[in-house]
Amino acid sequence: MTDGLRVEVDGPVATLTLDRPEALNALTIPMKLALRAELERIAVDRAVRAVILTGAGRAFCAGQDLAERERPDAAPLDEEVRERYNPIIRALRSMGQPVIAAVNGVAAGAGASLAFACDLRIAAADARFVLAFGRIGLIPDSGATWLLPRLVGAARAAEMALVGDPISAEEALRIGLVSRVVPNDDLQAEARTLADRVAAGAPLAVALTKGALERAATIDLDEALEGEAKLQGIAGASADHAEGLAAFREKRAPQFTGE
Ligand code: T3D
Repeated sequence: MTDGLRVEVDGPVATLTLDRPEALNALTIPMKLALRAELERIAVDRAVRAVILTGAGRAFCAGQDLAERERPDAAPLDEEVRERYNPIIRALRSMGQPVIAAVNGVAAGAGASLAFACDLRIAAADARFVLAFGRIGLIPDSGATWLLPRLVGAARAAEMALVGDPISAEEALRIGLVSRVVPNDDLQAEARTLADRVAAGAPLAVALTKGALERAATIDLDEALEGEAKLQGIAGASADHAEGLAAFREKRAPQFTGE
């Protein structure tokens, strides 16, 4: 446990828990630095094949710690966003391992953005998403204006960003913001089961798939088709592809190594 971030690695799964429950895991500078450092460390750790991001207590994350913002030495907002939030979002999007947001309560402001930047989102029944930025005279940041329309479409993203009503877990499921809603008490176990299933995949193919999905948002069909061909050439030359074929032939589970 360091600086409001708990890190647990169990087998191929790393769980990062935002851990300031008394302030609904609102993000302080030490937490942001720790989260970025852990994500960058995990990105080059071949033993970790899936990551869970969650919150301690009754919230996922209430966004920026507003008390910290009122300190006289607080950095200008553009600097704070550029230097401390954006690197976290880039790390989440660029690391090869899929990241699962286990949204265990309210996800507000940059806390919601963190969830949007994950590859998969599952929600506890009492989770809610709040783009709280507007209430304090700010704009959605940490990737929210780019990520949210791609997740739920322009119309719903505009309503969430401009009206700001909380989105319940059920509504989030209906609009495709999360892929599952589970009973509160089952969330962590469900996240772990999902992470184990992701971790059982061939790591290289999983990382290439994540990258292809990321790039698909900004390229045309021809570029996507050519990109898939190139990536399939890489995946097809891997030892894991040979292992997958052998496992199919021998009617056994594959043992992927990432080679
Ligand atoms: O650096 C920058 O500013 C740039 C980046 C900006 C990105 C952002 O994230 S801006 C948006 C910041 N977040 C917010 O504006 C959300 C503020 N919080 C809320 O609106 C509500 O707390 C919630 C809707 C999230 C939850 O409401 P509720 O009723 O369930 O809980 P609560 O009673 O409001 O909060 C419980 C405690 O957590 C309370 O402390 P207390 O009174 O028991 O000592 C509250 O002050 C604290 N808390 C909640 N959110 C924050 C916070 N403390 C500091 N910062 C917070 N963001």
